[in-house]
Amino acid sequence: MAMIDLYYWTTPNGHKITLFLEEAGLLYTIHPVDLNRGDQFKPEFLKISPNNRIPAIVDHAPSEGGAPVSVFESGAILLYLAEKTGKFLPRDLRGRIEVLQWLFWQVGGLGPMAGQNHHFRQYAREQHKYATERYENETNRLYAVLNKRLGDRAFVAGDYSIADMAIYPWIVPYERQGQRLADTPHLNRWFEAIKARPATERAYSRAANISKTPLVLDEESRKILFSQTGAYVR
Ligand SMILES: N[C@@H](CCC(=O)N[C@@H](CS)C(=O)NCC(=O)O)C(=O)O
Repeated sequence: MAMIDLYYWTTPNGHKITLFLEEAGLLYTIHPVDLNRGDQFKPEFLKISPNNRIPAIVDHAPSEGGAPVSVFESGAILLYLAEKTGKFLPRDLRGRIEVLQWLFWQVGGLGPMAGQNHHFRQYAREQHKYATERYENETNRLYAVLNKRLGDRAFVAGDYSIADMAIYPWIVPYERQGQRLADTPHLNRWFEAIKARPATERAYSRAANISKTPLVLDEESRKILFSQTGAYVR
């Protein structure tokens, strides 16, 4: 049995975890959670991911021993795996907090803003000029912050880390976010360097074997994905 069960779909938050697992060389099994068909609401998935979102993991060999440990939220999973393996997160106080700041910058900033950007540019049926501009501008600002940060260093914080792994999958769809990497040369250089890593290639080829199109957007999937209210939480 693989050490880690990964509950996953082929979206940016899912890629973060395959990037880590491929880099660290941990044995893992992917359990696809087809978001288009409502697998995120299956009771067995909700037991480990109560927010009905991917990714989530179950670790069958926790470092302290004992019962398997489940973790949801991509940032928490990356932190858990980094602490488990001692990889991609420095141990010293200063190095560690540098990485954590940028990890939280991604989960609290770039992820939600680029996510809304995707929603209003690609998925909303009607045009919403105000919302589209708002999220495109905010994505643009965040890209500029990242570009500046990368102006004098190879990676976001020290060596390649869980912060880079959290950010990279949200830059991959830059065109669909209305962004141009030609405008941010340091970000562009970082992006190409991560793209060329063998572990990145392996992670994305695993995704391609599961689904070429993360969201299919037919009537059924639109209803599942875009009409969720508190009534879905049982
Ligand atoms: N803050 C969460 C966000 C997770 C998230 O939004 N996952 C999306 C896919 S990228 C999802 O599962 N969506 C399912 C749905 O909307 O029903 C994390 O970082 O893990």
